[in-house]
Amino acid sequence: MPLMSRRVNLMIHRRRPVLVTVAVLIALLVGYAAVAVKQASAASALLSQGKPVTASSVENAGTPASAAVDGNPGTRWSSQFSDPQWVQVDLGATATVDQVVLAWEAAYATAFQIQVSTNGSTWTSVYSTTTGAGGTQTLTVTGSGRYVRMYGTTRATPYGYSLWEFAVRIENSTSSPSPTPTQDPGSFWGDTGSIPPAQNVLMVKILNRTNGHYPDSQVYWSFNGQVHSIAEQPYLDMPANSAGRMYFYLGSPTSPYADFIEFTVGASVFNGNTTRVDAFSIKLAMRLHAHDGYDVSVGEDVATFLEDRSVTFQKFINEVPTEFKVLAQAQAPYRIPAPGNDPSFRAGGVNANYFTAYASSVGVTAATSDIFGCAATLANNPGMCAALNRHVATLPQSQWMDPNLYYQAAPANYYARFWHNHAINRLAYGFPYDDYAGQSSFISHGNPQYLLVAVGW
Ligand SMILES: [Ca+2]
Repeated sequence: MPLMSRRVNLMIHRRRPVLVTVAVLIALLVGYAAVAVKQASAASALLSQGKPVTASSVENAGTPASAAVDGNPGTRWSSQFSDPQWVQVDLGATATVDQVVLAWEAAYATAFQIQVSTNGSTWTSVYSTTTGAGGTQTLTVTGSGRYVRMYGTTRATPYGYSLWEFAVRIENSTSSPSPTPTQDPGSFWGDTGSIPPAQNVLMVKILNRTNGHYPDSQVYWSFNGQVHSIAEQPYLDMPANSAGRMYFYLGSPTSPYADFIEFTVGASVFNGNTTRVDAFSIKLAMRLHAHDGYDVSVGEDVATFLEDRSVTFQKFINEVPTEFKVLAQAQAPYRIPAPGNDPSFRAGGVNANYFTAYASSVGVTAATSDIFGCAATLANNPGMCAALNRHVATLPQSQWMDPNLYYQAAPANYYARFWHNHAINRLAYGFPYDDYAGQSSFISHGNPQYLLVAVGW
């Protein structure tokens, strides 16, 4: 889930020109409860969740390797009943690993190692024990690798090895998985050499990329009670804060053109994302630069920024099936709401049963709006909620991680597909569990230097 879409900040919401319905509030609260474990440790970055995972064996189809990294404390990986056995996660790029958390089921390991590898074949042990006692083990390690595995050599029971969760984290890193570095051929991000150094954690700079629609004096940002136009103050020296949002407004601070990013900032780490979970209102992109050279951008792509707002709305209408076209019409020109927020997909609406038969075919009973919103029974099931939204739910679970298979047929969340298709590196938060399989616009890095936020039209 995105950092904050599940949390309700009433002070900020009162100022938003957007009505938050009781149903949405309930959905947010339910979602918040479901991810409290992740939120509690947001100051560190969780590298492993939803990443490709393999194991030496599984006990049965109900205990796949992916269950060890799905973020769901109610699902687990379990091996066959022999030694040795292993489960390994592919972080996608070489990372400095600080912490490994093992949430053992009753079938735990008494002797095991945590190993890292840059190639998946040559392993270096960063932790070793022969007296493991099960439960939840939080291990501080020092190592670097793209692959991290638990290599079990002695079982505590006659059964196999079983983990509810296998989490690989980084605290204050000098390197972490590096998505495609920022490409800036057209100087979209402007001059970065003049950004002043931060006294706090990192310097945030707001960029007016409205193509002349609004002067700097009418592009506003707000954070923690401060409201300024770019003309007044283009910078914010960001302090550490948990569960923050920065809002942006075009025209005036009470404008219906209003949108936000969300983040958690630790003493020396930035975690944050753009989000389309609730709606689209203003084109947004952000670029995080760290002292070690890490430089990654997320959000709407440059082509989307360069086109007129009316073009983007028309593209949406052209690129989605009939049921979804209303989203770019009902609240135009201000917003394109997520489908779960539109009356047509809610109880009593003409498309209230859009997902019903498909969900039933995989044993899920949930309202269509709860599938779009990963709420109710899906609040604790990130993998299934993502699979339904992406239309891969009827495929073997091993294929749920393959983005090439997503959105190939209806029913699916075509609203989310649109934002992926027009996002930098095709990464977006189109629904709450879009972070499953690493598809979201979440970025995280230690020792951050600056964050650029482009506000568009
Ligand atoms: Ca699990």
